[in-house]
Amino acid sequence: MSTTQTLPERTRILVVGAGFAGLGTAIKLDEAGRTDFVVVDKGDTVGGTWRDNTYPGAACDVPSQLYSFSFAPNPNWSRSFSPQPEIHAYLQDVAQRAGVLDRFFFGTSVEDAVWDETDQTWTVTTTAGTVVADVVISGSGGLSEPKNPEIKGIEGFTGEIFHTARWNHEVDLTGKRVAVIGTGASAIQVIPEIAKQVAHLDVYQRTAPWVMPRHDRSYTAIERLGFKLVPGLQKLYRTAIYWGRETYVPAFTWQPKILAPVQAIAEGNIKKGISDPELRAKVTPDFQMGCKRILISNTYYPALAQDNVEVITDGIAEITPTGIVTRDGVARDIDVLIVATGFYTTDQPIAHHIKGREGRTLGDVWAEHGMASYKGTTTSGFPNLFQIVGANTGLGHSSMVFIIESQIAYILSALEQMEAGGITAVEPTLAAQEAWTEDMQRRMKRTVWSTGGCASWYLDEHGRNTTLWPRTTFAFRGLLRNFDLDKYEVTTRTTGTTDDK
Ligand code: N01
Repeated sequence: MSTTQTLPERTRILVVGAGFAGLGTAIKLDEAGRTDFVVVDKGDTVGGTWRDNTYPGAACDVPSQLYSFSFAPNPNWSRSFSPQPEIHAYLQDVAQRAGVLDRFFFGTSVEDAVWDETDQTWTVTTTAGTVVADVVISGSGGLSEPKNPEIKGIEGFTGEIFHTARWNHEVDLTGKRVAVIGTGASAIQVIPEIAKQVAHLDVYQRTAPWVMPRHDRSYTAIERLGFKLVPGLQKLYRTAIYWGRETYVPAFTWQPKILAPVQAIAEGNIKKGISDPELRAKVTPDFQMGCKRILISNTYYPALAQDNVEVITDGIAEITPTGIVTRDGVARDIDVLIVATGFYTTDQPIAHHIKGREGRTLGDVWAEHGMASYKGTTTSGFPNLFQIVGANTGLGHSSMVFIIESQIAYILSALEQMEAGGITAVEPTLAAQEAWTEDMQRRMKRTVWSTGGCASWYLDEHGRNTTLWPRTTFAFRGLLRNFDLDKYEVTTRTTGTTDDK
């Protein structure tokens, strides 16, 4: 970790973010023999979302074996679904072993980035100074900027208030009256943990989620020894889980009816965890399973059934200095308010600070047409900007690490081709980007995310799903195997002119 070095004023490649995406990119650049890159991150260690989300109960709902780099298997996973501290420790260990940390500048937030057409470079302003880079690779994450709810009176609440993704560990919840707003993936992990500790917990549910049983277990000593000693064993586990997960894709994308028996299992999960018919009815979703992310937990429903927990579905009218008033006029006082209200997804604040050709920001472009890209990685009007986990790359069924590694390979292929051809700038042609986006939206039409009868963070304000990948992950990998220069406008060093390849 760079503690004494100052951020260079000039670099060939600037990588933003030190989560799975930024760290993976740094390792692959290093393996390619490159020393012409730096990584900046606002935090103080690698880990990204797994550094920032430290709420009680934080864990991965994707199996551990898939939730690691293909080039750095982790024989030390303790469970089939890893808890947050293990994932964070894994990433720190991978970074250490790869020997790349001397290129990382922590405590460095990007404030804006502006494309300079004359110099064919990005000028990036950070909290630690300005860097000029030929290429920017953004790995800042699709779910990294917490979104607080806009509820009347929230600013005037006088108790403790914090977001799950910025947990305040200095607040002791023991014996307190606590409210959680939201019942998404973060909330269902945190609620069972804090319900054990608080005097009383109000859970404000706007939409009930579908929650499946969590088939989690500790790995046995024999399995763990096997992961260390038996070549290929971990790969076998990983491959089996990977292909098992790929079979979910048809159900999400063109046969949502297949999900009916799975929905019956989730209904059974409600019955198992809750005996009160009124509470069961309250927490039973009114939309088709899969429309929102399918959650997994064995402890969520039993926690809601505890005597010290109340599920409130009446809708929040306002927040007062001492509590929450629902639309039926009932006021409930609380000491601590925890907002588990998710993240900026299709309207990320940083997009308004990335200025491409003709001074237009990504935010301006997306406000007009929705989040769009070519292959989830590059954007017309934003030369030499590669976005890992860009538009339509998210997954509801498998591991984002697979997507991230596919994008890293594509970007490295781009760099190779640029350098071999004396190319100073690449950006996708508008035609290529539009064809790609049209294909994404056409495929979205019959998916459960569009037809399942719910509102979700997958959709933008126009109801377009610009966040999820609607095909198999191996299709994604195949499409990004090589950088397809023929779909790009290029500027060459010799001519300085832009050609439509
Ligand atoms: O956020 P969410 P999250 N008033 O947006 C409610 C990943 N993740 O942090 O459904 C009242 O899903 C909102 O209600 P509704 C994963 O991809 C992964 O939980 O919009 N309520 C919802 O209940 C996940 O999908 C893991 O009606 C309001 C909740 O807040 C993504 O992160 C773990 C409200 C927000 O749920 C986001 O999950 C955790 C308001 N004004 C997260 N605004 C893993 O295990 C929002 N809500 C890998």
